[in-house]
Amino acid sequence: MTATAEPEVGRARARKEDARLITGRTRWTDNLTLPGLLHVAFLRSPSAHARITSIDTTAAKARPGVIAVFTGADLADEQGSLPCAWPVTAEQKAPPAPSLAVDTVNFAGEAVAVVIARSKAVAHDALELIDVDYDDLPLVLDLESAVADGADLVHPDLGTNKSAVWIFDSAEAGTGSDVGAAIADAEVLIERTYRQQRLIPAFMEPRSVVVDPTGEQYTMWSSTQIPHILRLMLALTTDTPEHKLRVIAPDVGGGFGGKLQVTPEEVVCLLAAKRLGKPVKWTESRSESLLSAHHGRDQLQKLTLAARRDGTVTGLKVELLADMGAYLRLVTSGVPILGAFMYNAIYKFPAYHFACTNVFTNKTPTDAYRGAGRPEATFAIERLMDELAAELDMDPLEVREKNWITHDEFPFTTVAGMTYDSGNYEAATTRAKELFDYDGLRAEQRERRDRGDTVQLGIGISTFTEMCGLAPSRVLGALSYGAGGWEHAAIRMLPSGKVEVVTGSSAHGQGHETAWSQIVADQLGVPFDSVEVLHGDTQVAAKGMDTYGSRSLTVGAIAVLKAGEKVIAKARRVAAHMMECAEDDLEFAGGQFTVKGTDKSTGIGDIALAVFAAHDLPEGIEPTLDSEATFDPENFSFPHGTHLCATEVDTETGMVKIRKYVCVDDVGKVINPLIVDGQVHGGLAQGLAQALYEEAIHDESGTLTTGTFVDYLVPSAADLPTFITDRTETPSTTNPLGAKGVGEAGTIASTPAVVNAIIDAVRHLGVTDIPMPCTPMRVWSALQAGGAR
Ligand code: MCN
Repeated sequence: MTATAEPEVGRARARKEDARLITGRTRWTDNLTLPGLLHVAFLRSPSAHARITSIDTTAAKARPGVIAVFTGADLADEQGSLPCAWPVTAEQKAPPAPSLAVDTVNFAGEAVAVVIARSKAVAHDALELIDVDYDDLPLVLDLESAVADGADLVHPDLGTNKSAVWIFDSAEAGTGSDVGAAIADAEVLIERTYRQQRLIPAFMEPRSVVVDPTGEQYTMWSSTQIPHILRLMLALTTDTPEHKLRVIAPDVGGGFGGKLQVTPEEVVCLLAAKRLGKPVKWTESRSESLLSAHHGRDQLQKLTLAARRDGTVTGLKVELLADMGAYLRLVTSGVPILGAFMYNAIYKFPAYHFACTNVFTNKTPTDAYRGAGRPEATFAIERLMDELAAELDMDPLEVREKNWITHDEFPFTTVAGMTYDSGNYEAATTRAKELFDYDGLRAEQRERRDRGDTVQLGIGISTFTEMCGLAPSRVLGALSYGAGGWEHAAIRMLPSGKVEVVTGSSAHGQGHETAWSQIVADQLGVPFDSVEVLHGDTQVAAKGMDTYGSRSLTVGAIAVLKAGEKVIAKARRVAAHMMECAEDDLEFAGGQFTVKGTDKSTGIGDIALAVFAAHDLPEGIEPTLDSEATFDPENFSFPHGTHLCATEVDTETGMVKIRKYVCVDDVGKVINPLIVDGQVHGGLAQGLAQALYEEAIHDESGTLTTGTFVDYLVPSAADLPTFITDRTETPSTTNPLGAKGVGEAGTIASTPAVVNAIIDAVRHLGVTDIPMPCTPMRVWSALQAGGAR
């Protein structure tokens, strides 16, 4: 066994999973074929709200090659109701959520029947032979109208479109003072309403499911983020014994929260395989995905910020309407609540009130999308800080500095009741200003304004923090979430000295195999290439809570570290026995146990072999060098950063160009800088897309009019600027690695930076807001409304 020369942690290693991913030498769910495999296609409702008066499947069933056709009525006894794991209040209202609609459809795209055929083409052809009669019902599409008195109802049985009202008040919670008083006493009030448009996760690999019913065991492959949660939820929903169900998430081509779901299609494929005793496969088309996979965001934010004329913020009131869509999916109702703790961001104002009304509409259900609740909150507060600065004629960075928590005040308990572990907003901002040439660009902005250029320069700021590492089980319990937030890991030292790491975090693009290998290589003193990371199969990694909420490193990798500690502790006992010394006399470094003060040593690989041979083990030692550990942190981690964006806005056309984008993130200790940069870049792309390009639009009949990539504008690399990234490193105090999550940082931070920059470019022309996405048409219209010519 040779020790690694330089530490692995901190090295910019190319990801070990990339070669197979980019050369196609892997197995995506849709690549799977099994003997006798049947193909599944779903018939989806064109109507957004209707009673199903009849479904005639006779012709479809008679089509050669069709094996079966099922409607909601056919599966009514088995399909159960799709789970909502987050009843945010005890009174939360949730309608039954069938996988196949039984008597009413509540959004356009809801599945009403399924065809199982010998080929995919036949299955799709047969869909056209199913005759469904719909009796249209009144539509509920607009959030504000949905909560008005006398509104039509999505689910008349509930008697309301309000699913839940969730309130946090700092005076009541004892975390701060009364926001009403802060508003009454304010010298300045900034009142704004912002719309978080509906987005679609639009992962690269569409969803796909294969189910193989062998005997009484069901194996499901699914392009999912959550094999463990899926297995449990499918077992409960379909009454399938949990131990007879195995879920495998092979390589997954992205999820971004969109595959944190128990989908109707997974349930129906399982039921179809059960009924027919044959393997089945379903893979969606892109337009099917845009229509029926859950959407994200879609909130209306009514905001009141109270401040003094010197720029000190004294309180914030947030009133949200959050669009649930037609049903509550897995964590739909909790998404806005995740934002509730982040509206105060990095600032220490004393009074805060948050009230959120979760509302049903006749649209595709919403649920987690990268950042889930926190991008919305960050957008609101960072936009408000710019508006306050403009109102007071102050520099927006100065207003932020006046209000932020300083580095010597950590740990800091916020007005929302969160205790921030660590941070240094001053350092990140100083570095970002340098890289950006803040003063130089401000000077250029003044010159352009003075000259009356047709292309104006704007500077946008976002000094964000986020709550990530979704974990502490006791906190999740206090928020009524249905599960815990721990993570599990196992380490197996093989007799040859190689190492298998089993992790419950099921990666779908994040590079866990590389990062976990780096951590374990350093800890056990083995070469990076000697570590294999196994995940994403409930029979291999039996326990886990999967990947979302930027939790994998700060929870999942810490479980790995804890398992490694147990391996070392056991190896130490064996080493002491082998070298006939006391355990305390041994030091462990670089994979070697050395008797202190001597050159007598044994490598951990030799110990693994000796344990395997089991010829001479200390009393009570089992012949394996394996261990397991579960980690449940005490707190979240709170990464932060300063993002600065310069935009050039053409005042004649409304065209926006990002001239420069600088971000200095602080994600504590970095395991792999290359992965972290990649995560930031991807996150920035999604945040910029919300600011400039993407929006899911429904017409007045509830039809999604952005149902293809021609209309739903996902930016390509060519649409994005070069990102200048850097980091400061303030270790987290909530885990032994000192690391904080990075998976959502770019998305959370960047949207307000871009929009602030656009407004900053044209504020002097009478523009104070532009709804997202800030398309040329919207920017131009705002300029016209502002009085520009
Ligand atoms: N990392 C690191 N040093 C740090 C922090 C993280 O080296 N200080 C590395 C980790 O080792 C891991 C990666 O960065 O390899 C992301 O870690 P983490 O922040 O813990 O986030 P998760 O692994 O839990 O990933 C979830 C997060 C979320 S919530 C979304 S949404 C998202 C994202 O990750 N979706 C993604 N990144 C994605 N990347 C891809 N390619 N595809 C998606 O669907």
